[in-house]
Amino acid sequence: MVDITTTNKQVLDFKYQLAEQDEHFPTLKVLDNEGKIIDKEAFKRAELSDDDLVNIIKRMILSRQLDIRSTKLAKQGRFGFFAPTAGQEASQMASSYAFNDDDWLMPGYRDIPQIIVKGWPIWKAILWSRGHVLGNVFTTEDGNPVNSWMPQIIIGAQYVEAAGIALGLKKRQKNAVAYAYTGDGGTSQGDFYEGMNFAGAYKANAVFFVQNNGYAISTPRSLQTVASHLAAKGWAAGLPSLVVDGNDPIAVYLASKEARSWAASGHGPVLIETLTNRLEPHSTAGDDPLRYRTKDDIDGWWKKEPLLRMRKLLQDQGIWNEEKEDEYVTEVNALIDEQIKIADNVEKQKISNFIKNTLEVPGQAMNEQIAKFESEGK
Ligand SMILES: Cc1ncc(C[n+]2csc(CCOP(=O)(O)OP(=O)(O)O)c2C)c(N)n1
Ligand SMILES: [Mg+2]
Repeated sequence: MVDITTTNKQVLDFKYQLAEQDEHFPTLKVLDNEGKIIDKEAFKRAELSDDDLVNIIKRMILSRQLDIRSTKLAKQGRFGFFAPTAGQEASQMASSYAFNDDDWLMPGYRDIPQIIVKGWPIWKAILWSRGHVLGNVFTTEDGNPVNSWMPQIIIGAQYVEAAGIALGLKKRQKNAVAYAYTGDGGTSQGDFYEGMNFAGAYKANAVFFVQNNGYAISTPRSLQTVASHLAAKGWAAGLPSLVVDGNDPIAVYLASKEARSWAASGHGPVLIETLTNRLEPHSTAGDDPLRYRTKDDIDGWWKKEPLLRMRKLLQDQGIWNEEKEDEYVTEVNALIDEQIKIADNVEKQKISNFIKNTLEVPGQAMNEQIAKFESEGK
């Protein structure tokens, strides 16, 4: 009788398999939680000039201020739907900094800041939040196209759309990619796997992000899946897949830049899981996080939020200080004030227009409703 080989033993050793899965995805980290560079080589590899670093922190501050103002405006009933972004500034702003105007952004509902830094005016984002049809026009103030799809509400659907666009870019031999964002909850959707798998099979130009912010509304990451890393789902589709400290802007940027370059040069898609945290309610629609998580947990994550370490890094480099930050915060808030006024002055959407915009060819019942509302001037 012949003994089974070591390999066979491992194949049948389920405990060993689980331990292997746990260990396979070390977290990419360039800064420590205090903003000190812990990997000088990786920092160099990111090739970020002083101007780049300042641009990234400015985008992060813009996002934080938008978050603060949007939350307040929503409470006053002046903003529509808003999904808070505080805590995710590195995952959103440092990642998107690695992409170009020609790249196609496929955002989820929490990814409004990425569209804004691509040139979408804030007043249009406000209209989008209010369900106004002009909020679905993705152009700059000058009318130039902004390569972004509308923020997707259907969890995970943007991965399928990204796969299609990514294949189109590949067929047209464009040096461009589609980059899509979903959340930890999104990875449990069929669309997530289907999009990634299709893009992988055709080696399409896509970069897929999973912002693992710890929660899908009230469902914690631990109940989302027993997989030890969400990035492992990318491996199942044969994609280079990595886990990044999602509160470390430099690590997120480095991973995104290298993923973009890989995907744009025809090698196929990459999946990036950013480990971050949602510091605020799921949305402004009345969610109370204290019903499903503790204050200690939230406070602990506020201490690890990305702006703290980015600010520290830039101060240590002598390129940022409190005065510069105050000045920029004032500038951003003046811009937001102006943009709110523009949004408020846009003609309110009529009910009849809303119905007209629902289908290209309205059905009989819809035509009757349109005629009824129009006759009432609505
Ligand atoms: C297909 C689908 N199912 C359910 C919902 C309801 N829903 C809205 S947000 C959300 C949680 C998503 O969590 P996650 O993907 O982690 O993203 P996050 O909100 O944390 O950014 C759910 C289930 C939806 N919008 N679409
Ligand atoms: Mg989530």
